[in-house]
Amino acid sequence: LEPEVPFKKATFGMGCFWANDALFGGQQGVLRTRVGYSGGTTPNPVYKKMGDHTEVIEIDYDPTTITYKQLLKLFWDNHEYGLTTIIKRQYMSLILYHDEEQKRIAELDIKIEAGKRNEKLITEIAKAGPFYPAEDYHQKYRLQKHQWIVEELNITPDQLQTSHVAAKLNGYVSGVGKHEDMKKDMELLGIPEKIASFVKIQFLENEGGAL
Ligand code: MHO
Repeated sequence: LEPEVPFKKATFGMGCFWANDALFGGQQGVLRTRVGYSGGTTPNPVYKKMGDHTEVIEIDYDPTTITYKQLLKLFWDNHEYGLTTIIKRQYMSLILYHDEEQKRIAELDIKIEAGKRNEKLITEIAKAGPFYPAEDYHQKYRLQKHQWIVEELNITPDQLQTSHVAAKLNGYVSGVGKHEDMKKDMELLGIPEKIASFVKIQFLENEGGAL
């Protein structure tokens, strides 16, 4: 059930990574997600000591289903602390590009976005360097609120960072994505009935709410 299709990576900082994990996980074309620390120079960052790193989400996406430009739209529209006020590096607005094409698209898109908003944006655009995965308890944080699901599906700590199913469920329990897609995925991914009906209720409860 883990899709083995060619994928690209995208990395963004846009506030506390718990929310972004759910936001991107629920999107069609997003294959897997993981949260961690990146963008800085401090060796071996951890949550309590991340130094000059930023909380980021690392996304594996299928570019034939969702484009980098579409990911950027979600990026601009979902900042916890906005795009104009400078805040601590932990939560800064950050695009870490993985290739020249992403760089070009991001550098163009920030101009378009700044024009639309008629404001100067604080977002930094830089080349992706080492990514340090965050501690297990930060991965799929919304899903881990329902430990019984993690247990019944035998999702291991590693799989919290690598599993397509975990990414989807983490998004859907948070009410992210389209209701139709959620229902289809429950079937497609073979989610047991008890879990699927629970996820559907959570989806409806949280749909449109804050992440
Ligand atoms: N305000 C959040 C931040 C967590 S996030 C991983 C809290 O409850 O600690 O930065």
